[in-house]
Amino acid sequence: PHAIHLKDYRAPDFRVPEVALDFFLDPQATRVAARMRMVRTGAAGAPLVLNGEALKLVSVAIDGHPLKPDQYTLEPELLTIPDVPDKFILDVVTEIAPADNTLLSGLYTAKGLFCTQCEAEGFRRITYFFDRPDVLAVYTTRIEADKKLYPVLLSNGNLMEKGDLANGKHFAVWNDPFPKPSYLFALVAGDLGVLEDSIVTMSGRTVDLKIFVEHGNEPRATYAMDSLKRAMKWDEEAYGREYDLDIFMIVAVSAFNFGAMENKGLNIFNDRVLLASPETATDDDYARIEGVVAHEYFHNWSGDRITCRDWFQLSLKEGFTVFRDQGFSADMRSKAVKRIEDVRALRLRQFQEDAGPLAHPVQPQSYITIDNFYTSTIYEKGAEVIGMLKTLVGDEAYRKATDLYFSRHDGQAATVEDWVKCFEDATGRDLAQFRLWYRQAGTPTITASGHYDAAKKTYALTLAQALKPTPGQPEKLPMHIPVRLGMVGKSGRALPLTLEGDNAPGPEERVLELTAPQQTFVFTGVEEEPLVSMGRRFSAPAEFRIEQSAADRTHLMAHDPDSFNRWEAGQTAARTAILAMMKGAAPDPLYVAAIGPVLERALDDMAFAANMLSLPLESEIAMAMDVVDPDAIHAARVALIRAVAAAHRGAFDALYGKLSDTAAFSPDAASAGKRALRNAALRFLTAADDGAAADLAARHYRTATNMTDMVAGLAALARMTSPEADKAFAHFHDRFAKNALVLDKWFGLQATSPRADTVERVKALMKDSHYDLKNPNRVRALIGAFSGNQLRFHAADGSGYTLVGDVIRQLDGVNAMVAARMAGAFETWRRFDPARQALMRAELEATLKTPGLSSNMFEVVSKMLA
Ligand code: HT7
Ligand code: ZN
Repeated sequence: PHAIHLKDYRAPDFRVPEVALDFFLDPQATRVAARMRMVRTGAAGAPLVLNGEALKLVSVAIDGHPLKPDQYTLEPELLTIPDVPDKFILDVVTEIAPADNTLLSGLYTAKGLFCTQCEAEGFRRITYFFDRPDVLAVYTTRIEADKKLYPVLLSNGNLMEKGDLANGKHFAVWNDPFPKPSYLFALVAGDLGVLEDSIVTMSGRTVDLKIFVEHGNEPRATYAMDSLKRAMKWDEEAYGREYDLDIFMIVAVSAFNFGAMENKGLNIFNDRVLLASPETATDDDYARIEGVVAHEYFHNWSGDRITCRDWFQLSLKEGFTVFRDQGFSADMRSKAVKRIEDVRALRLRQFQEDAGPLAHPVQPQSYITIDNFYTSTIYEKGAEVIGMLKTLVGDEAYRKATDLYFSRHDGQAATVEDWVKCFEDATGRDLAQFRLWYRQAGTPTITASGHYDAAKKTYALTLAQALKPTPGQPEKLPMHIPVRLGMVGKSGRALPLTLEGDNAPGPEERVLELTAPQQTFVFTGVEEEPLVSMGRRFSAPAEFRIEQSAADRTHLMAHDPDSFNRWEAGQTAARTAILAMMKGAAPDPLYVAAIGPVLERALDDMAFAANMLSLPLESEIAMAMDVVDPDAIHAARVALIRAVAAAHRGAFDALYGKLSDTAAFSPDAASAGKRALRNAALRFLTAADDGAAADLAARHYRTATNMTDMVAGLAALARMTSPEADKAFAHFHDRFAKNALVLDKWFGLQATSPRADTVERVKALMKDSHYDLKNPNRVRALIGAFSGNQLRFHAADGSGYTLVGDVIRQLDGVNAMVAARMAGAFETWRRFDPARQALMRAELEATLKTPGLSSNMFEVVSKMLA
């Protein structure tokens, strides 16, 4: 496999203004007749070179004249026609076998449904084409299929024509008037039910909304429909973006490599992020559905109307769209809680990526397989970079810049540079140094130290930034970092931030711009020694470090006016306590006591309180250690939970009782917050993992009236070896045996159990009739969940490593993209003790030696071993 480099980008030699596709659907042998109008834009005489993969070429013709085999060359992934005119019509007929397409890229079948996934390079598995995002064409798609088996025939754009044909067949013709790259092409055919609605846009146009699902699942799509309507309205208000076609469709499919796909006018969704009912979906599922529906819809402007010039610009659409969906969810729910969740996810996945062998910049410079670059860095860090831009320029200027971007680049395949330039042009700011956020990999560390001069009433705050080398980037330059800051007095009041030279008292919060390796900011009129609250709302994807005592932290936990930093102070205090306990300390009494006020105020903001009560995860604690010790982390964390539980038993009991009402289920944020808080209390009330805990957890499970509470009860039982646990798991399995998405929770809860027999149970579950290596959701639910189980995946005997290693090697031959993502489980291997390192290295080496290894797997494993 060879690497592709950004520096080698060349504009295409041809434009393709129009493409007409004719599909004759058959699971084993689908015929695709493609007619493309080609116009030379590059060098005279340049050959026509088209991408193609796993295709049977039936015929090729230019301007109606069939080509003989000596007039073109066919390589496994290229069709080259050396001699072509400057303008011509190319006809290509190919044959494909969708039923055998286990990669789920291109056209494939799933549960009797035909569907496509063309991002990033799936279109080349349908026909020969310039399968690159900077070739934009208007598509007309005709689909012909058996009417009984496939009554619904869908593609992008507007329905132009449909009708019946001989032999029980029928057809439909769709036209998408918006030029688009091939990765946004979509086709669906099957026997589906539909949920219909409509919306009137800001200019008064009516848009039909349709969500297609398996028959019977229509009621489970109502929350997605509601989310879609809210997202459409929000995008009009927040970004001035109106939907452009007369119809917007979503289809839910059961086999999908990712969450969902933003194909123009025809989004395709993994049913996991679309279907919900109180009996089958948790509050987290509802929130995820809302977020993903919005994300895909928002792509209509940030991705479809303005797409990427090449895949090195991927974050242009993904980072921006994540930032947009985060803003939407924050507005729909609690801003503080959403920020906490997003930062938690960023630290867990992106910081981990940045600190390991797969670290890469938001704009990578090279890749072997683009599928491997749909990473947390591209998505979540990309979103953080946009958040920093907004922080630096302010809300109004941000909107001016995005308006400029949408108008200047509408209909284009743009670059990250185009995006930054819009910010410069709209705001007059010089963002030369800021651009480093796109080019440099790694998580900067910002270390603060302060000096209070009581006599002069000044506080000098020195901020220093550092960025460690990452693969291929030994030297780093200082970045432009917004540091949002507040100061809290010992009395608990917020202090004004007046910088030396200001001629009026300053605000209680401000954003400092750190641009040099080290800078000192002097605040005046500081009446008392302050505690610094740094990086409020996580103003940069950085590690903020400041020397503070446990008493300082618990003080901030109680008094910081910024709720994000109150949570942050609690996390830091808990993490510090756990790390100390691993060295033999007792549970920090200050931290344990600080939970008291959290419980007293818990009912004021229940979702926030639930987060305050959630201790750092084992993998979050691991990130603070030079050599990770999974057993010690687990033991110390459990001991701290037990200490908190013992100290506040009465308050947890009271809270649990107070929240146990029987109101009808509603998925809204306030109701979800209440459930989250009650389930947080349950975690502490069952902390002993003894018989009484099992009884309470089992009662919680049995009396649950919704999936959130059922899962909370089961999660508690999953920690215990008890007949109650066995009974509940068997009951759950039988009750939901016909619902694959719910059974995924059953797989996942067992795979994430700290029980000593977890490896054996996962092996047994792999033999369950519902487990299916060909379905990514099933594999992720069991094996993906298991590899996130730090305690058992890293079992000292290596049994967890062997289990996952065996699966990824087998899966590589079925679905290389999903397999390569799963191999990420070994990404942190160098951070463990020598014995575990050797065991993990052995798995990686065995993988690299596997005959017929995919280039996806080769890329991630060879980088991990480098
Ligand atoms: N833009 C979509 C990415 C995606 C994808 C990428 C590679 C292989 C399969 C895939 N399915 C969807 C999803 C999104 O970010 O909205
Ligand atoms: Zn996206």
